[in-house]
Amino acid sequence: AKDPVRVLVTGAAGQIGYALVPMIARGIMLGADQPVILHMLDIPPAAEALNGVKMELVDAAFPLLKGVVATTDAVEACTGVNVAVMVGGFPRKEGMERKDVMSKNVSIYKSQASALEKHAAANCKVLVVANPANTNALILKEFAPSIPEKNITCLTRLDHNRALGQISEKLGVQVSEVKNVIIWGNHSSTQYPDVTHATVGDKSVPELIKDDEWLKSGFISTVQQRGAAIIKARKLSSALSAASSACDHIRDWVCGTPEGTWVSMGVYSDGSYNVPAGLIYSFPVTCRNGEWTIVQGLSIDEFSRKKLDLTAEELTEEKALAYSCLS
Ligand code: NAX
Repeated sequence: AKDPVRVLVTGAAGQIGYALVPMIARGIMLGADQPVILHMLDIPPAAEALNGVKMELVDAAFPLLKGVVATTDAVEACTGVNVAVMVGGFPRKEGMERKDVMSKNVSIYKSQASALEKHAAANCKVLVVANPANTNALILKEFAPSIPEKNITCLTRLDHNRALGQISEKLGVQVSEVKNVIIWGNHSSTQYPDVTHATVGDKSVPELIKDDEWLKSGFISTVQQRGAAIIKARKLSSALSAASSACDHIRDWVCGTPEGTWVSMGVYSDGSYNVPAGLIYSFPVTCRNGEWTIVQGLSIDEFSRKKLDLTAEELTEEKALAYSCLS
């Protein structure tokens, strides 16, 4: 039998946490033959709720779940973890300035970076979900310099999956038949959902859809605004889809992407596609042997170029704002 993998979920008493931990305990993230030990971190006001989640995990009697650590101590939470899914953060509340929210998250990600750097297992893979996801991941990277930068990513897979879902509904085909959409840039409303290279079977999505107007406006804004649409409908933000996409992200990273298929991940930019180096930016990637590689050589037309640059500009500004919170 395989040794258990230790998976940290921060913000585990929250909505996404509640949807995510049972998925991990069922083997959806790391495979049906991979035992896991869950480490769950939250803050003291949520300690009782966190303990309730732990009780439910015990009650569910998951065969793959070999242990649960539920704590409000970041060091205990980070010790020995192989995978860290960072869902905890400070939400933007009505009337709050952007800078104030950024400042709270910068301080959270700075201190959790140190806890991970000192106490996580070597080669720990990190996925930041909490918003502002790209910039939180960048702060985590800056303050955990001994963790390889390749190991620090943020979630744009939910946006990627939303794009697959929209194309599948538009064409009336199964979502599993749609491949190779791309989310470029920030996990925010400036993200660019790109179907230029997407396919269904051996056909190109733009050719099948034959509706350039929809692809260039309605489709893009639907994907960009989907989070807001879910809040309007549910009075709560996306949780099950976010949790499921976080599992997809880690599974593909660890187990590899299928031949001929890429996925979107927020990763440390090396300057590919003339995106400024040093940002955490969502790119199309393939994964093999536990490592992602940015897909190279895709053609970028003028329309796409503007969109790639716009979301990069936003990330550059966020980075500056985050740094201004440090001083
Ligand atoms: P909730 O408010 O339900 O849960 C957040 C949890 O984090 C709470 O239990 C809170 O006590 C905890 N927390 C706060 N500070 C913490 C700290 N310093 N250490 C550990 N835990 C801490 O939010 P939820 O709906 O679960 O969303 C979580 C985050 O995901 C938010 O930042 C949200 O904006 C972000 N999202 C990101 C998505 C993505 O695709 N990247 C999509 C879904 C989601 O909106």
